[in-house]
Amino acid sequence: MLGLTAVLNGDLNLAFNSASTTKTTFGGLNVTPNDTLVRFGMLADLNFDGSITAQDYFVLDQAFLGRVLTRTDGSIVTGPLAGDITGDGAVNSQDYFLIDQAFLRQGSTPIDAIVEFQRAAFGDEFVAMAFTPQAGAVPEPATLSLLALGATALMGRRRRK
Ligand SMILES: [Ca+2]
Repeated sequence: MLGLTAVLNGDLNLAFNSASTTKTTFGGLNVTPNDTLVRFGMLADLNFDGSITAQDYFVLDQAFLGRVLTRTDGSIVTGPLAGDITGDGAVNSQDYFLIDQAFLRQGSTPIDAIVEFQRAAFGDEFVAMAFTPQAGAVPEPATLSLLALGATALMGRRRRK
């Protein structure tokens, strides 16, 4: 679920109906709305805040429902902020699969090699930001598995009656 995400910085405010999602700094550098931000990290983290939240789902949902983002110069936003996380030109179940997988896996221990790659490429601050789960925001994957097992057991019991 890791990969490259590239967005036009100014598109962030547009996509999130926000006045503060567009970055002023990125990776320790000052950036303007006209800069393209490229990050290797968790796919589907569309606002680059290090976690998959309702805000990221909001952008995908809006795109799926047909929202078209038009910049002030009349051009149309394409790519991740238009809900096309997979880059195949459409907003569909594959994009939802990616964001769901990212949502379910965040908070688990990242693969060391990937962390070290990112540390070498982008520095300690980036790694800390990218892999710090928000406390209490997400159910643990282990808990979800137990819930799923419980549901399966209940279904099995009902069928036997
Ligand atoms: Ca996010």
